[in-house]
Amino acid sequence: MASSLRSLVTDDSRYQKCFQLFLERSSEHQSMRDFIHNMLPDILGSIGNGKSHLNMIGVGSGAGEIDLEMISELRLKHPEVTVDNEVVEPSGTQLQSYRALVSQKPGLDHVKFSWNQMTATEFEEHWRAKAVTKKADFIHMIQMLYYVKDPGATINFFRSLLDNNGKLLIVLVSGASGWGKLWRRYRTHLCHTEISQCVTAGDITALLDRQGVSYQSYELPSQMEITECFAEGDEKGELLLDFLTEVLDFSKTAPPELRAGVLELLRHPDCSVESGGKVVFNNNLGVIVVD
Ligand code: CQA
Repeated sequence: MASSLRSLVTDDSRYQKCFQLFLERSSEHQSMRDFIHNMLPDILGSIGNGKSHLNMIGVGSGAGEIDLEMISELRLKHPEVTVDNEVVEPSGTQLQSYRALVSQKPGLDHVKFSWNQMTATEFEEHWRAKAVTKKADFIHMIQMLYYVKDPGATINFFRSLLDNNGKLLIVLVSGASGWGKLWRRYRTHLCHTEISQCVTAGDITALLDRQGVSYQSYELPSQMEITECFAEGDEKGELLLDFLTEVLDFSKTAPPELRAGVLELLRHPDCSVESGGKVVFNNNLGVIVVD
């Protein structure tokens, strides 16, 4: 059963407001930065096999902040290489921010950026139509597999682009996170399966296990402060609730029992820790590295 509520994804300007507030209230980007600086260097060290040129693909790169940090670590591991970076991102606004960031940041002369304003599925169609034979050394898809029709098929396509030593990095919310708990209970009420999937890192590792594909996985601690969700009528609380449920104007449009049930689950110990008057939602991330 698909949700009869309207998906937040259908209103990009509201989505961006929710997303900016989410970034302020959560440690999502910091958790990714910690991973990039502590764990990623070893992963990047194992790619390339001594080549002087590396191909990279960022799928759903957003405004590029995280991509550029990965490129810096790549440079530290492989100081002499040049990099071809294909950026795949459907939002023109995000791509513009990414381009602006690149033009402001020194030390990127060794990187050639190719801008693909399109979805992952469109990129796949283009790649197949052009019969490109270029192979990739490093591909990342961070918090984006929710937005493809068939996450398994998308992973298989991008795996097929990997060179021998290549690595595919996937980041999704962890199955043990508050998101995983929320979706287990309310998937049918909240999920707009024609737009987005309630998929966790645990779902993907189960799928890779069934296919016999080998991978390494990591759990990254991350939190999101959601206290304002429980102050009735609080504007920021409503933005956070919309983001959590991915429903546009959740408080105003959800049936009262659903709203009450979701609010109760959000502050339940399965999803959150309450202390000092603050409610902190478990936003743990799952990272999967496929080789
Ligand atoms: C649209 C859809 C999704 C977006 C977006 C625009 C998005 C970020 C920015 N703009 Cl139309 N998605 C996103 C970003 C971070 C993130 C998640 C999604 O962590 C995953 N959510 C779980 C579904 C929240 C943790």
